[in-house]
Amino acid sequence: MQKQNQDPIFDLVKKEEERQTEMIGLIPSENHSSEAVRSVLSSCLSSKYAEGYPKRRYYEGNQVIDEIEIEAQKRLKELFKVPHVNVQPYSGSPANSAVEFALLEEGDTIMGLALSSGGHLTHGHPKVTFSGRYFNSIQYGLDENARIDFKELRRLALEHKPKLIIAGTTAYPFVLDFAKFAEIADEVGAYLLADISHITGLVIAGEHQSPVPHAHIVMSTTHKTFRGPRGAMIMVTNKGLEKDPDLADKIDKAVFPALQGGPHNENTAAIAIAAGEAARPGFIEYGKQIRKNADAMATALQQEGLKLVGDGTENHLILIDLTSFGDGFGTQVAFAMDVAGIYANRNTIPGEPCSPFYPSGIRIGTPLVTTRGMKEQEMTKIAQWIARVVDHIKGEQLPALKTTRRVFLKDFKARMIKDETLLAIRKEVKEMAKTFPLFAW
Ligand code: DSN
Repeated sequence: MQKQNQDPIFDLVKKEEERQTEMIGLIPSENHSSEAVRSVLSSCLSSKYAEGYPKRRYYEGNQVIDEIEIEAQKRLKELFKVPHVNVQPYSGSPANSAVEFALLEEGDTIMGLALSSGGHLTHGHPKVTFSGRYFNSIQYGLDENARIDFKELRRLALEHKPKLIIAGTTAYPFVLDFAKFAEIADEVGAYLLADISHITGLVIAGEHQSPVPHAHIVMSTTHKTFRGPRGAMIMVTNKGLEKDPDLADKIDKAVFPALQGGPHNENTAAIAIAAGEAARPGFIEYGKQIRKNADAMATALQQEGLKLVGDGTENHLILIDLTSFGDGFGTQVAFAMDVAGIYANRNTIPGEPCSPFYPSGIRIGTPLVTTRGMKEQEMTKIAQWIARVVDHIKGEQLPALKTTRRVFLKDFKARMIKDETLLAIRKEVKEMAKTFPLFAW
């Protein structure tokens, strides 16, 4: 048998662990999970096929797997107060595809928030995605305050009569008014799917309105603020069953056998463990600290002179608007921040003047750093580092001529990876980051 230490892959895993420990992660959709969650992911559960659902499997030997899946469902049903949960989706995109497949026929109309306004690819992004190609996708957007434009959403819903409206975001720093979404969905007779992937932890902690009384279906990934393994869950609410008594069955059949094969049992167990952790008082404290940290970070960034979309945040996420430094500046800032030891992602901002590939914003969030035990004072420090990076590279303007951008960026990156100012910041970042474990709760 190959010894672990003989395979260089293990060296790379170690290297990645060091990278995560020595850097500061601000990607709002990422999180570190507990030792308990991670331990079951490499357990014997991954050796077992369990196509089907508890007590209705297509393979023998699933007595224990059944118990695990039933327990995962039970914990989530209690946590969210819903009558039905499916924990088998492999991740968020397959879960949303399953909901769409369960409810719609090819050509039916769906509505979701446009990607450029902070929506997700699976919410009907045209041409390149399953949801945008197989359905008639109508995308809604934001108003002049960067908030969801409910007036326009209602107008579009009345005009196009969608069968499904999706309320969910990946780059939106404000709370979602699920009651307003429901009002419109009910008015036009549409199903309402709430995709709460980003904010699940905040919902559990009472820091965000719950979609459960309003939506028919609630979907979430399990690895973001929920702090579990990579995976997803689809919940059917009481309101959903009232509208359509077959809804739970339709969802289950769409996940398996329509779109997936055997569930990843190790993930099911890890979701159950994460649900157990989320039911403890410490998790509420965690969700509240995510919010406090986001507010502290937003305030500190603004004090440093950086502009934020919507002037701040109401959740875990902040969008820095860098247009005053030149269109597409998010590309340079994200790279330079990474050199300086802080990783985030470049992102479009509402009304993006450049392009999704060379966007003018940076998306940051506080779930990762909060999991490490960092608090408001560390957020201030991180905001100051970000501002120093931005100030240091200002003037590094992306050429207006598209064909010369690649050459510019190649040269920019080559200079930045040995830039003394950025490397000095990296040293400071490392000193602080090392004092915080990856998982402190
Ligand atoms: N990739 C996730 C995010 O970063 O928000 C959404 O799927």
